[in-house]
Amino acid sequence: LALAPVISPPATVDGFVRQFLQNLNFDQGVALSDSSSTDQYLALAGTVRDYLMARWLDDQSRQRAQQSKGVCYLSAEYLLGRQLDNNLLASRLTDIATESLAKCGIDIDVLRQVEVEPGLGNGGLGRLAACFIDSLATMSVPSTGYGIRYEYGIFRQTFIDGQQVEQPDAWLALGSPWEFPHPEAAQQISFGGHTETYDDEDGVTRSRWIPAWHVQAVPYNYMVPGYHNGRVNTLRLWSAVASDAFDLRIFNSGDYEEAVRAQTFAENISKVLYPEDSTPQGKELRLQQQYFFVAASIGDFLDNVLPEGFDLSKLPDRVIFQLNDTHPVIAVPELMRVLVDERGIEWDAAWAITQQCFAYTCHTLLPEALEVWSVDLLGRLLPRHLEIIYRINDEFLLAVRERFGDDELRIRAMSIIGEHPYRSVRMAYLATVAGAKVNGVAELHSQLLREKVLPDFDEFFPGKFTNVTNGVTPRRFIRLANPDLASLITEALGAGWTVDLERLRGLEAFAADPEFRERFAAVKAHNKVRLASVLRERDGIEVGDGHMLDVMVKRLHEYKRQMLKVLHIVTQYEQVRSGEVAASDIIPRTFIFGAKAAPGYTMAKHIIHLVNAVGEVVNSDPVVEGRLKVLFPPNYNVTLAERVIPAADLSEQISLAGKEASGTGNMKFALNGALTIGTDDGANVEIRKLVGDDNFFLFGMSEPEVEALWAKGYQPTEYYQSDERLRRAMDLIASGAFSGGDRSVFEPIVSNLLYDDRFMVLADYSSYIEAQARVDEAYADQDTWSRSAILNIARSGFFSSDRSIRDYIERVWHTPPML
Ligand code: 26Y
Repeated sequence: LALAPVISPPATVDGFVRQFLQNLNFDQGVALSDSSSTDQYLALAGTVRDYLMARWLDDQSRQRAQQSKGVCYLSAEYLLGRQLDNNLLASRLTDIATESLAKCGIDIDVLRQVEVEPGLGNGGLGRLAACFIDSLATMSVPSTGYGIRYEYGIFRQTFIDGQQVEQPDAWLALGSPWEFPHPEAAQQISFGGHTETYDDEDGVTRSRWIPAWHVQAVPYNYMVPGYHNGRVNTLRLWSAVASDAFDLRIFNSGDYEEAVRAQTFAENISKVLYPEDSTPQGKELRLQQQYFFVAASIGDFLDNVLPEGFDLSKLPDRVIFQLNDTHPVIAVPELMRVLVDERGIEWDAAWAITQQCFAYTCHTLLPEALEVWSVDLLGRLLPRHLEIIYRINDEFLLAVRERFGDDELRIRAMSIIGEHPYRSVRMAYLATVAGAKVNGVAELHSQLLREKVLPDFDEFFPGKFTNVTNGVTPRRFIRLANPDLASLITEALGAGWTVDLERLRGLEAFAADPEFRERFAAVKAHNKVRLASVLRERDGIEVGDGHMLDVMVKRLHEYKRQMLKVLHIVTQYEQVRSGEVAASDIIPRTFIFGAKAAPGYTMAKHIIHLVNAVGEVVNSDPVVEGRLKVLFPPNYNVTLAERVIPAADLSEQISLAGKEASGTGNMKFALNGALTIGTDDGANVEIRKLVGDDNFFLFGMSEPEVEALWAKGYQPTEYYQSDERLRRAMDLIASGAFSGGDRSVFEPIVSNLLYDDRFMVLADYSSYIEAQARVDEAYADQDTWSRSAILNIARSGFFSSDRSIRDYIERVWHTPPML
């Protein structure tokens, strides 16, 4: 009986209908005639799950049996997007499900809209993790994603009077059909307390941790189906629950309020995703989250994946823990603690194991984005881990001295412990010292990481640094998001491209075919219609008819330079208003923004306000009617991205050179046939090299030019004074033209640009405006534009996340495929 196979429902319309009705009746507890759309959606999700179950269970036992090396991807964020369509696509059930529901009198499109996307991430880093687990499953790599099941994901953004207001994201409210809780597999996670020394049986003095409080980490499993390969991997997200013992003791003492308080305290750990990206705040709860999920993940791997009695000196043959930025880096001292304190392994042997079991991906270059934890806080929350970090650092610095001599400046620069402005642990340094490999996320970024951020480490650890350029999954971002383009490609090239994206090269030949170009243009036009109807329904806003769609969607950050885009819009508007340019000479454009600002990031919030204010004035001014529109749909998320990107003509990738580590939106746009206007930054560099200069609008300073201008002394006012168009645009904003005459509203933006301008918006302005003129000129010839767009698609196959994963396997993980 133990060997009884799990029976999948038959993959036929009859089989599907039966399974669906069974779920509706027996799991949801409603009759079809009484069921709500939510009931139907939940039953549909349950049905899809049922079809995936046999493969999932099979893969779990296979991975256990194979006992080969696997990847544990440790990430504090997974920005998954909706699950239903992806899981239908992966399991070839889309048509069957559509037909089956129709038989039940249900429009599947209505049910699609019911799903609330799990927004368990902030932006690029979280979405990258989601693309990677899709590719890992599709490429049959034995792997598990580990993270946190936040009860509230990234906030829902609304605008009130043009200003961002955050609403809680209660994504679990209507039920969560894709997850499987396993309370019986909970891990106990400890915090606080102190350490003490003791003599073990051999008379060796050792240290041990006497923690003060504990929390239960309950795993929730999610299926991660590979595309058409029958694989189903696991994403395991941890949820915090008050530990019973702790709770009961207080409860029995009669102090009910205290018991509830303790419970709330514990459960706060997985309550909410921090909506900050790029600038970390030293919040204790964030460190609790980080330790909580990595300690649970390591415990889970050692207890449940490894066989009993496993020889831990062989651990590197069984696992590589990939650290998605510094957020999970506390895993390093945790593994050391488990090996040394709990499993009795000698320090040196444990360190040798640990150094082979981790690899670290860095996602930034901004110095202020590199995480540090104050020694004070770390010592209070994780005293044993702090001791371990100190010992790692002592031994590391000893080795540095041996190699470089007593160069105190260098020693101080390389120390994992920083002293200013307060004593703190530099998590990126810890990750670099511990990691077998360290990678950046695009060529330029990896080069700058080695040369500018960690040069001493590169010298000390030859061969440790490498590059893996990011990628995106073609399943979600072409097949699901752009079904018409997908059909056109399949018709031209056959079906294999979805898992072998370099095949898109075959489209180069079609770019020369006028009929194909026309069909491509028709697909683009249709995608614009689809987007228009989404924006109308969702937000009551109208895309300009026949307009070029010029799109900038990404988190709001000064380095990404949404302000440059605003200045371009204001310049065009001002030129018409002042009579310098006739409205009829303007190529009609709709500018679309999508961006969330971190709630505490004041300047970013001012910029959101300004975009909305400019939109309000421009959209209601008859002078530019039918020519310029500015739209800012609130709450940009994965679901909206899937509609916006396929409709875009122009992709805005305009960060200051040297600041955007990679970008991944840039890849999604190119793969959907938008042309990029961009700086030589992040993966833009690689996109431009591949698609060719004729099919990319390059502007702005290069990274060395940026450096040179800083060195010489950057004076933004000089640009303001010498460029009349810029001056007029800035003056219009400063005059209160977009704030009902109130000059104070946008004054912080204006004076920041004039007197500080850390990201050199004014320095790149004229180059940007000229590049936009080239865009207008090119767009006037629609047929040539389509040709360029098709060449963008044809030459962007490199940006599949399947290729990224292949690079990780070859350069970092060295894992075999699953049998
Ligand atoms: C520590 C905490 C405040 C924090 C939280 C989230 C710090 C950083 C982040 C997220 C960073 C992020 O999303 N980085 C982006 O990663 C993408 C994937 O590699 C890159 O494409 C993108 O350039 C980079 O900004």
